[in-house]
Amino acid sequence: MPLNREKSLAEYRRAQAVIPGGVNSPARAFGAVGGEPLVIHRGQGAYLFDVDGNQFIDFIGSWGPHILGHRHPAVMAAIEEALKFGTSFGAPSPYEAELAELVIEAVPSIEMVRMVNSGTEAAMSAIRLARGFTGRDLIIKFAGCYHGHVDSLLVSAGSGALTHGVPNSPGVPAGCTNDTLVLEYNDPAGLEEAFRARGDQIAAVFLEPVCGNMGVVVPTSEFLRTSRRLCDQFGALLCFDEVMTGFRVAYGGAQELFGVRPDLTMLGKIIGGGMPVGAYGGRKDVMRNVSPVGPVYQAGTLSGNPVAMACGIATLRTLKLENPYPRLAERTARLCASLVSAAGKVGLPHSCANVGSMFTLFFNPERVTDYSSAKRCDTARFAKYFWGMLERGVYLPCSQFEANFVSAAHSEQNLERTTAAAVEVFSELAHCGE
Ligand code: KE4
Repeated sequence: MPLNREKSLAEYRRAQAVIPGGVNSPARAFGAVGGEPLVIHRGQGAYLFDVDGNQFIDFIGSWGPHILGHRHPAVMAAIEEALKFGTSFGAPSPYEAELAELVIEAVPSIEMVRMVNSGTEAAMSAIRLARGFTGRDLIIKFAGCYHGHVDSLLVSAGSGALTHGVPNSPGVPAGCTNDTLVLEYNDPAGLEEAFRARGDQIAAVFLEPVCGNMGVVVPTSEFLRTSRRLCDQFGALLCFDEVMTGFRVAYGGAQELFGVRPDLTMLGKIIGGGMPVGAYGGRKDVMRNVSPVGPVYQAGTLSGNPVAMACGIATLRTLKLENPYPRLAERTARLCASLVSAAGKVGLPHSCANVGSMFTLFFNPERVTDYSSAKRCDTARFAKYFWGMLERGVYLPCSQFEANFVSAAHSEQNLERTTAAAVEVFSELAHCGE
């Protein structure tokens, strides 16, 4: 039955009058599913509650940070303790080295790390560092991978993959994307061709080692290993964007899971535990080029903010102590299997991908392996699925091209209720031919 959204709608209208689209990030605007977004009052464990008091099982988890669920006691206590001493000093604080040490201990390839305030900042800084370190300008990214709203990465493939990228947002000058090549994800041959043609100009290859921004797309081992081999062969840097996968698919991220070590890693989301934190780190000989030690400039007023650091420290310490990863992976796989079985029973074309506690149910019968196959999903059917689940108290990411996240706070009952809701929605979709 339709949700009571009276207060949500009023609050959203109010926001629309003063904030573009009523949101501080377009991903929240329900653009891909239609209708107005819910205005959320609070989160607790596996749940979100909107301003009308509706309760939802939450599979967004703030787009990844809440692997422990909302308001984990240890995380809340750490924030409250840090607040006793102030919010920001504009000077080094002990919290910063403590979080850096936890990150370095966890992520195999990171020997030194710099904290920033978002994944976007991590990506833009890593690009500048890779170009500064190699003295080269060309960077490679892959269609469907998202690394934040960095000018040089808001780009579509040029006329040919080997020609310069074309901006895909107004306000991005061609000069910002001329040195960006956009290739196909999971296409080692295409990458080989690009290096053969322009290898001595390539500063870095950027990729999501499990893509979460086409929906979940799993890399082939050949793709990852070819990326590593070619970067070594031609003196380019391999940069893993683990903003989403870091501390998500394993405590050491996708690079621990797949055994491929990048030269630089970008982090975000979970390392802030819900507070604004991003980071980039990697080989010491590369990181030593970052100001003030080296010439590559990067700075930030609130980078390494003590309260945000305390939140991230508590989050990582809890993950290290509790090691929820095997249970998260098992539960996520079981949930996916039940969704696949339910969709299959009513003949809905679908496929599903899951790695650790991130998953996507695609309304596309083929396996989604790259941007071309992702674009063949039935997004209209996804929108109906989204709303059907929302009306049954299950809050999914509002786009087919996003990852769902299972948290340590999701109970067996939550997953059973999610499956029961999906069975009803799939039956409706199948029987009204939508
Ligand atoms: P932020 O600047 O949003 O902290 O991080 C950008 C970013 C970088 N790299 C990856 C792999 C990412 O997934 C992201 C951001 N993820 C999106 C959702 N897929 C955040 C949601 C939003 O933009 O509001």
